[in-house]
Amino acid sequence: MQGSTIRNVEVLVASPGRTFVTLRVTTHDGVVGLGDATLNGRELAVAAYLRDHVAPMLIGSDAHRIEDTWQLLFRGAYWRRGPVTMTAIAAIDVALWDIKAKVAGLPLFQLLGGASREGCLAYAHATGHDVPELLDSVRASLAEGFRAVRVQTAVPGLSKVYGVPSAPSSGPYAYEPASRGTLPSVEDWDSRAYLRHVPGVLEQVRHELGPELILLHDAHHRLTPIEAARLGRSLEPYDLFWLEDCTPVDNQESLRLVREHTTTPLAVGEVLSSIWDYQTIIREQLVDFVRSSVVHAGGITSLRRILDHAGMYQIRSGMHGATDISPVGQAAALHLALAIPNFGIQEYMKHSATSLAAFRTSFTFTDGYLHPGTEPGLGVDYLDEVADRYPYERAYLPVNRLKDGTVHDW
Ligand code: KDG
Ligand code: MG
Repeated sequence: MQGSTIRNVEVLVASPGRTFVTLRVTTHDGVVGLGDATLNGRELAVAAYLRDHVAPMLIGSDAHRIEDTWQLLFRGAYWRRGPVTMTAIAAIDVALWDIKAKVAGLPLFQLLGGASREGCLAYAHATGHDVPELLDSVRASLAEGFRAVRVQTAVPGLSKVYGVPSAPSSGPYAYEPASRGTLPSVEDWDSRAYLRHVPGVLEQVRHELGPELILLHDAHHRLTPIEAARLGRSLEPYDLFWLEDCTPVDNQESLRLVREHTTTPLAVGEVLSSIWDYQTIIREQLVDFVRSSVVHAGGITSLRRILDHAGMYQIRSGMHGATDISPVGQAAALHLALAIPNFGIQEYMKHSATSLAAFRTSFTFTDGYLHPGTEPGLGVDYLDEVADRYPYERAYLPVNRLKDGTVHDW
């Protein structure tokens, strides 16, 4: 299969609307595969990893040997795991799957076992400084066809909270946490103020919008396990689809304590990058949803393995789909989501028009459901002529400090 050997590996860094790192692999036959290598706020580390260390190893190798390449990059690096390494491996993995599916003339989901459903239930982001603004934001998502909505709210006394734009939002997608500039922005945090405020907001949203609506909430890693347990318990009457990242997930065992106290379903994992990071969580069934994206957890090859393992314990997928997952990463998620048996829900934070001008996508959103489309491969093209007009601009995720100046989890 001389024609399928890898001729070129390019790392494309551009900021059309926001920064994306895109990997492009080209075979001798001219087949092009794309992978998303975007690690929000640390983009250039992955770009250098790919360009300086990975690309030279791949020139001349067989693009069809996806598993072997994955093992080579994971085991062969000696230094394993971690978001930079796993994002780099993911980009290669997805690009090779894109190539394989294009050579087969099939949409990628067909190579993953074919469709297990007609479409993938998606959830939108709704946000508000107060309850009326939040309700308007939820209603705007419903008007677009969403059946599931994540609700985030400002907290009295805090100047800026994750998931809520600093200025009144101009729509459900106005919020983007990474800010351009030479330094990260600093936000403030107070867990007691948050815990006092959030249950009342959820109560009003549920009361106003009725029992059918699928509601989610992201606590974004800020609470201690016992605070998280208290929040989960206090939200039980409002029937959340999930409470996300209720406590930092570095200590997998801390979720035991949360689980003992609440029946609110839990989701974790957008910051996790390997199956080992899930070992205790999955085996002890400490969560209900796996949040890893294809992009940050080593690609389709390894996320599928994590999700198969999760499926043994009735844990389902809820892949991360914020705007720092590029259209390439979103498409990869949708092909996997359509095929796996234990799909749960898919996050869908829409990209800006500028971003979508640089990536031609073919996935669709209809009546609340996403579908990856039926074009061969991932169904995404990268338009250099557009992306090249937006050179890289540094952007950071914010940091959090408590009132006394202590750095807190963001
Ligand atoms: O890069 C970080 C964001 O993707 C993250 O903060 C978004 O928590 C997030 C979510 O649930 O989408
Ligand atoms: Mg999150």
